[in-house]
Amino acid sequence: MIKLYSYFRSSASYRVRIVLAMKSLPYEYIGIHLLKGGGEQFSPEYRKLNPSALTPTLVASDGAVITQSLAIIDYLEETHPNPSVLPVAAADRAYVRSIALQIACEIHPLNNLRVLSYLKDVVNAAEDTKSAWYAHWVKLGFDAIEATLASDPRTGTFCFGEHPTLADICLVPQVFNAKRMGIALDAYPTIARINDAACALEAFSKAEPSRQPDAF
Ligand SMILES: N[C@@H](CCC(=O)N[C@@H](CS)C(=O)NCC(=O)O)C(=O)O
Repeated sequence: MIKLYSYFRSSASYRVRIVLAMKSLPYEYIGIHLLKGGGEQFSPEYRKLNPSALTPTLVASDGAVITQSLAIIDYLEETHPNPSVLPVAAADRAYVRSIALQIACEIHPLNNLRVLSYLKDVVNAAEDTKSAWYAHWVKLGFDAIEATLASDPRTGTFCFGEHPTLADICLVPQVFNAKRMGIALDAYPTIARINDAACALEAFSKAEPSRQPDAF
């Protein structure tokens, strides 16, 4: 049985949970609390699996340990290709990946817990400076994604056409996170519409933070 080391609010873990649900793959959920006791991600046992001390980590049924959400999703896609999280044509696959990477590389790493903790503990940034930092990187990223989605003919019910793809799988957790941090989506009507459509799907709903075993 697949094991997923996850934190309910971790947006990178949320991506993987969506894919596991889309592909109907059963798995054991192991909660890694990112705050309790200074953070369970730093425990020696967890670091043996994931030396970066980040969630998620997936242990495949054959024991293979895989870190990094997008590498895990690639692995799940290659081992369980149906339903696919990518379109068929190479150019379309690249387009979907480019939206996913705008979130996973340009927004998420700058707003990760350890970056925000560094701002607070080392840079001595005040709470409102930290919030402004968070909002700044979300705004830059969402402005670009909204402009793309609002004008590209490939946009449909979802980021690409009528089926959810890797782009939606990255977008929904980032929107969840942004809303939790008090960012309004008024300037992002296309993102908000696609987010609502994706969240209405069973696989996205099952993966939602409040439905995880470690949610409080
Ligand atoms: N690029 C990594 C990011 C993983 C990541 O940053 N995970 C966050 C939660 S979303 C984490 O574990 N943060 C713990 C920390 O910052 O100490 C991935 O996609 O898996």
